[in-house]
Amino acid sequence: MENKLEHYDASDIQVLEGLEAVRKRPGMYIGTTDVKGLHHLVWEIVDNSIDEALAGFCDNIEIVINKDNSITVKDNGRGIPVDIHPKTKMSTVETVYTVLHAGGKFGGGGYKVSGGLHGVGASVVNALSSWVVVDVYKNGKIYEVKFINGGKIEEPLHVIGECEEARTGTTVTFKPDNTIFDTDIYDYETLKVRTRELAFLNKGLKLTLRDDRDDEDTQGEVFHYEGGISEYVKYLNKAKTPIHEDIIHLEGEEDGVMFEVAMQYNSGYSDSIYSFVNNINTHDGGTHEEGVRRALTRIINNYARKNNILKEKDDSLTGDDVKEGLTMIVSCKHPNPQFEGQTKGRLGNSEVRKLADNVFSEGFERFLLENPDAARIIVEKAMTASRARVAAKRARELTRRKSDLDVVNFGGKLADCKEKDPSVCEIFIVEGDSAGGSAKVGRNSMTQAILPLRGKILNVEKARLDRALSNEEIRTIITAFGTGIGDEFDLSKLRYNKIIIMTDADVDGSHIRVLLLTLFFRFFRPIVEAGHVYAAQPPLFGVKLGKNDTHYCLDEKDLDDYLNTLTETQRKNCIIQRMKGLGEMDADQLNETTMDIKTRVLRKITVEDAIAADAAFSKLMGEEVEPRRQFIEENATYSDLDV
Ligand code: 1YM
Repeated sequence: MENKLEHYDASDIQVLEGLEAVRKRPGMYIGTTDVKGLHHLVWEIVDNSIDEALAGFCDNIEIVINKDNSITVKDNGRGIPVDIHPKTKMSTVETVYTVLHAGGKFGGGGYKVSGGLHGVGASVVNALSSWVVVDVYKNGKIYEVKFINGGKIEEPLHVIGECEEARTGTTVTFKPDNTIFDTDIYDYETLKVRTRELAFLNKGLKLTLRDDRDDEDTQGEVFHYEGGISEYVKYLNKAKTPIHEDIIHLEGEEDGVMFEVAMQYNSGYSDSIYSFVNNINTHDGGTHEEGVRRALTRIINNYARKNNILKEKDDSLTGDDVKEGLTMIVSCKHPNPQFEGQTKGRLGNSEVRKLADNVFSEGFERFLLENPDAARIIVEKAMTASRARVAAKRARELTRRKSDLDVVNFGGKLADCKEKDPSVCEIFIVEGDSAGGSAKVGRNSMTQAILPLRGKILNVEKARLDRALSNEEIRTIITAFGTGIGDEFDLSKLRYNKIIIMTDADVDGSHIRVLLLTLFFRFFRPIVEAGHVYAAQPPLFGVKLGKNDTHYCLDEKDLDDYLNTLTETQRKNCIIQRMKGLGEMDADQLNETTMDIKTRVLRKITVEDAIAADAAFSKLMGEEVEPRRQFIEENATYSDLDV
């Protein structure tokens, strides 16, 4: 054993074995070792600071990306305890950083449940780092402990200096182990989105994010919202047009469970409802969301009936009617949450349904009484949505009739594939008739279906379902997919495993791609979430080496890299051609570059963060001009929009 570990006894060997287990199977603890896992480490440490804030002892957190891509997290909480822990005979801070499960044992109380790691975060980060330094400010002293190579103590805890008695806090710096992670480069934007979200979800807490990798002397960005989730709603509605002035913000508490909701309606047709438990996004909702939705529907119906806006003979408004154009954040802080479902994205605690219902119905009813103008606008909006829903139902029947597929086929639009097993089938949605024609010839007709689009499809960001259904191109897409739409949507009926958007690599092509993605995101989101949607990547360059030998390159960098692999004589003799649009490729070329599964390059469209994608679509496709101009400026080209 190494010298530095001499002060350890037998039980400490188990400690190291615990961290070794994390290094052997990092996926079990942080999901992945790709760029996502790399960023996950930051949140494991920040979570400890947030817990300290939730316990009422910390109001300031700083996150810094250092020059070497190590991360520093600093808080002004009580400081991790430094006294000797009887069981491990190490200090508590060393225990927290080396013993798996230490957090759960020592943490006690509070709202700790961070993302499923149950407080083992610090030791997991240590296990996956090449070095970690922890400084604790406490008792007028500065304590420090250093770890190396996945959690081995390099310098045991010792005092390195003095500080003012009143100054307390914890500062942790760690460098992810680059033998474990695919990449060691942190992305500022990724950290920023979550830092901002944490600031919205924890009102009053000040979070600062700074990037020290460039030489500029920056102060960093400060995220600090006294209005909490109200300001989150305001932020999400920035590119939309609110239809009433005030953001409705309600909160309540019972038996240590805190419940909070903020909402505002806008003139759009989609809803943006996001819920959180202990700052974790509950993607699949759960009891907190259900309580609010149930109360929202009931209270609006009651109000509409009482005020005779909804007549006796009228059907009641549905949950879908009352959520049109609604932006809402639901946040619950729970000492003992039960996460359910396959991805643990659903809150299961049944007592929360009642709390949410009570808090929301009481507060929302009062809001409607005190704000009759806003109340009328909200109810009218739901009434219009209800009428559109009935119209859409009629229009949808058109897309559902069995014979419809035949009609589509007959019209020569969809060239379907012969195979009926969806798991091997693909559909190419192709820009333009001429590329569509080549694709039909070049495809593998067993498994590849072709749907050519004529012109641009409707921007559904500005249209309701009923109008979308009156659009022929959209109807054809719905029929081809087989899933139905709206409340009839059924993912299991999807007729293709891959939906491949095939558009030109120019501005028009990008625009059509964004229109299609908007359609998929707003009306077929589960298809995107399940990873069925892809963008074909037609090459920008062809390098002709001989008569029948052409090498294709995706972009300039790809071309440079390829040319560098050639010898000088070759390089001299090859002909570089800039590829024109899809429509100008013949069937063989199209097949080789974008369709043949052996040679094509596809880009999978993922929704990493539905909230960010939602905001991006609103900005890009919505009514407001200024946010769109800003978004395009910030994102340079449409094709960079990788949602
Ligand atoms: C930059 C990372 O870890 N802050 C932090 C952690 C703890 C405390 C304060 C803390 C908690 C408690 C009592 C308690 C932790 N303590 C533990 C353990 N920032 C960061 N700030 N005193 C201080 O929960 O009772 C685990 S985390 F286990 F030692 F209590």
